[in-house]
Amino acid sequence: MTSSTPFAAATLAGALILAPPVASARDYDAGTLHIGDPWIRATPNAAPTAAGYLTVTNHGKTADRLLGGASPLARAIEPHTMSMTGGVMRMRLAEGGSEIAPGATLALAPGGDHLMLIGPKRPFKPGERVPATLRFARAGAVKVEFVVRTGPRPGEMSMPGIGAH
Ligand SMILES: [Cu+2]
Repeated sequence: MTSSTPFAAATLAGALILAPPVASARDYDAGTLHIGDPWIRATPNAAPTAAGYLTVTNHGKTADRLLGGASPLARAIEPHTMSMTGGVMRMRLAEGGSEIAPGATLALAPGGDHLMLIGPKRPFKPGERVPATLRFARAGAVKVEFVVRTGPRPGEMSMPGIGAH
């Protein structure tokens, strides 16, 4: 072929990389667990926490638990659960982690259970990726990348001093 081929290939590769208008997260497999679409809600300046969401499907025969995780961009990652107390949704630490029963999918989504990134080192901007290591009771440590999005914001859900998630 002529010398124009490498140029054409490079142009095509560039177009493919630049094409997606919205940052999408990838999925991950860890043993019998399938982790889908990890994302974090974009945070304003000086936000003390950020909420992370994903799904975990357990294709195995034994229950596992999502215990939390770590990220170089936050002080800690905790599993949080939501509950209704006196007509107000509140979140608290999921003691012992969030269970993923055999054959079940744990769905962490806005308005419900979530991962809480405590003490973000800086604001998370839409489109950027936040590396993290999730920790499971059985599957162990699993490296993922959360994609930062604006996402839907649920109604009034609060924890004193922390704000909406
Ligand atoms: Cu929380």
